[in-house]
Amino acid sequence: MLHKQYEVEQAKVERLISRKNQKSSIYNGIYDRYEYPVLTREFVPVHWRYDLDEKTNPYFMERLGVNAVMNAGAIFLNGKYHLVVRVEGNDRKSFFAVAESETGIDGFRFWDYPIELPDTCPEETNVYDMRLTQHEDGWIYGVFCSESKDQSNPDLSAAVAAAGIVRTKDLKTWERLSNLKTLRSPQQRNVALHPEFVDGKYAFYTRPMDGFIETGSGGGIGFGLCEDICHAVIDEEKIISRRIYHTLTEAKNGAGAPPIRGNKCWIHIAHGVRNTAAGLRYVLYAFGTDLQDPSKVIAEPSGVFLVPLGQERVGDVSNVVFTNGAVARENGDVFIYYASSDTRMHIAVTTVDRLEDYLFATPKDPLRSADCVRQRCDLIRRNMELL
Ligand code: BGC
Ligand code: BMA
Repeated sequence: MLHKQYEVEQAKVERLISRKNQKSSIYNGIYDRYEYPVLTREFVPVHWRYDLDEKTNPYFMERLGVNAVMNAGAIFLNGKYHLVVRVEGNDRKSFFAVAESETGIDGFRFWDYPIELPDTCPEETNVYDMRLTQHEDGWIYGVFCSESKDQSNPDLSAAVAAAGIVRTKDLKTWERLSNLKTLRSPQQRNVALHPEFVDGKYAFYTRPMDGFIETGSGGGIGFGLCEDICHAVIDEEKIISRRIYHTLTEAKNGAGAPPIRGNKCWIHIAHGVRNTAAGLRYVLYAFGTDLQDPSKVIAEPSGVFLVPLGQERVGDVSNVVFTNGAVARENGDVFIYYASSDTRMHIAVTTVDRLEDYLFATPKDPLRSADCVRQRCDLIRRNMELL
């Protein structure tokens, strides 16, 4: 018998799904934030978390709770917005699930079942943060972090991160390919596949790192080519977006969603990390690369693009915003999906034109206080003439 509490709990989920989202009053001209998160753990269907049978679950207890929904890949497919969400169970393991919406800003509903990827790596303990690429070869690729225990290190938290690769045509049937091999970097996280061939090859954005947490000598976001996507091997990783002392990328940085083809450049929205007394702080920044040579940065605006604000600042891993999914529509609209504090998903909406104006007209970071204040005084002086 279906427990009577089911209807009560499922009605709460339905209320959230039918809640209309609206632009928030926060203004910066670069994008519009929205009032409500587009997905939280409260959107997860009740039958994914509870045993609904009154006999086996007389108290209607949550049996397999969900702790967080975050770091989603995004794609516009068959007239709908789809997120491939990182769902983290109460057991700390993550898996992927598709949530679909007509508007892209609200109404996200999970499909009946989460994704069961082909289980090809027995040592793999956790998977997370999938980047989706609609590639010109006709496949949709998903590149995600595949994490295993580092068996060579007795430290219980020592782990190895690699880039797993899957492909699909419909987000339903998934084929798993070999994990990415980078000949010069022992670990990889935050890898994304470029949507077009470059010199007839598949191009990846990588993030070379020495260890699991520390990037060490890894200089930033890399760019590498490979011939065979089924057994992807990259030799040289050219660093395109460098980590820089006393900037938001000092500790680490990493690609976000695969870049968006603009009119003047490839638009990248990435994350940067610095260390603070309160732990690592993750923010988003943006840069542009050459349409002909995507390994060449041609626009580098100064500073942060998006930071955690208000309630976004608080969660499982506080002071974090992270993005690995965006949708660019044919009319120029860009929907940027980002997670806050490893807990929930939000959206910021802008256009290709606005993003390119931001990329090319925002001044560069002069990297020293004395020059930064000079840069600001120049702006004030010019404005004074208008005031
Ligand atoms: C977590 C990730 C995190 C990574 C590095 C993993 O075990 O699941 O969320 O980014 O560690 O801290
Ligand atoms: C990682 C990322 C994310 C996460 C972030 C903050 O390095 O790969 O999974 O959002 O740390 O915890």
